[in-house]
Amino acid sequence: MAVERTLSIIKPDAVAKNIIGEIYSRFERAGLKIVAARMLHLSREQAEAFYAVHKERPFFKDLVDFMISGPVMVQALEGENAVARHREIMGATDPKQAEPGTIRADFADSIDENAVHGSDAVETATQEVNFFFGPDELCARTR
Ligand code: IDP
Repeated sequence: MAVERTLSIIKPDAVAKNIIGEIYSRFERAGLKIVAARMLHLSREQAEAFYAVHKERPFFKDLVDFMISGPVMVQALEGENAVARHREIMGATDPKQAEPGTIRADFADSIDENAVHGSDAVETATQEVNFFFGPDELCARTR
């Protein structure tokens, strides 16, 4: 299996619930290593650019409004099969459909406020990691 990197965002609802550490523990238990991390409050322009693929969808404005409603925690995660592994522990987009024990089943209130983002494919993961982090911000996890 290939070592991959993926982008994670802990969304404003989960930051407000003060469960960053709880979510980080789940990454670590799943064998995912944090190789870069930053807390920031997205601008409208940043949120619109990040979710540009959804700009024609009816939920786009609500999604952007939600993503800029408070600070987010953004991290690049590294590990074997990281993109799919991360999606697995996040659970389905709609928390009502998410498997018990996943982050969204345990912490998300609705499809609109669903606690976390994770890249959906290796190609988009690279683009999304590069959206937030420069090469000198990504740390090799070796000693
Ligand atoms: P993902 O976050 O599970 O990858 P996407 O389809 O990429 O899901 O959608 C991005 C985000 O847009 C979702 O996490 C969710 O917050 C929101 N979203 C997606 N579909 C809907 C919908 O049908 N209604 C409201 N919000 C939605």
